[in-house]
Amino acid sequence: MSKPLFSDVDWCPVIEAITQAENIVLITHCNPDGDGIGAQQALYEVLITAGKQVRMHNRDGVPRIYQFLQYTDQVGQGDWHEAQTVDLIIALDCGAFGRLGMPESFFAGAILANIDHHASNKRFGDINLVDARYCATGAMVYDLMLAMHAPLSAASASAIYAAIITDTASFRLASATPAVYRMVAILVEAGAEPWPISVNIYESRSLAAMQMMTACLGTLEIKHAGRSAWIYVTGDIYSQTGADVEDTEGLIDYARSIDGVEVAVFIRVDERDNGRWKVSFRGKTWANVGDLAATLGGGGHAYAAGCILQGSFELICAQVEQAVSHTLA
Ligand SMILES: [Mn+2]
Repeated sequence: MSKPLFSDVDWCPVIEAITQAENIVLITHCNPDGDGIGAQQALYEVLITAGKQVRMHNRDGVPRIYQFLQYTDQVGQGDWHEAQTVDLIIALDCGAFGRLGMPESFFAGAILANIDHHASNKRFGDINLVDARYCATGAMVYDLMLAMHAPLSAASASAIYAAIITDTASFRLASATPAVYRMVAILVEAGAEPWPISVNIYESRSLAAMQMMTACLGTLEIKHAGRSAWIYVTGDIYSQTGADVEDTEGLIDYARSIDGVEVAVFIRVDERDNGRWKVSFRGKTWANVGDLAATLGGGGHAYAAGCILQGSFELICAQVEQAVSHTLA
């Protein structure tokens, strides 16, 4: 390992909290992505190597495509029933407390550290290390490891690599800076294998997922004179294809990929609550979808963001369409 991505970040509060803690829990957001999982796995190895008692717990566990990463079999999921002393909980890649999906009792008595790169982060922790310059929370963990003088194993390098390819859309976003490429070179030297990792994440779709994709792309609508593209997942798509929410990952990118589209919108029903809708946005060049999502009570990055809306399908679509019109105006 060599240089940090950003040398002006003060990691001391986090390192201090880690040093003083005996029992640590690592958690990421609901419906975790490659960045949340990758950051969690890499930091887990650092902490167990340092002799800490570490647990990992995500409300929604680990999506199948990330289960190739070492230690993911250690991640607990669902509600937390165990009464045990936790000194420190580290939330990774999570912009808002509610996105952790856990009851208040889960956090009782523990210090909460919030390590994240979402500009919209609500700074909900006792310690907040929020820095939107980072392309991924996994890259923040890399800099934390350097600050802690932690060794970089093939397992942690692979986890950080997975975090970075997923959050930079395979190095296609502007966040993939020269410094990121240099860091990634070090990850590959340390044993992260680009193609096997890509095969696990991008080349292992189930047949149900492909059927979901077909059905979902069939809903495509173009609005705003070709500048916005919309796709939807309604309750019957889940029941017809047998696919689940993990299988919707990346579908919005197809909507954005249409020539002339500036904003892509993906609206999917909450499979547990049919009056609840998860809305995702992607921007292509100038549109700031982070600001767009914020006007609807959500958040995220300038190029990728989302919100959760409640109500009838017709009502929330009208609400979103108005917000997108405003962004594109
Ligand atoms: Mn992220």
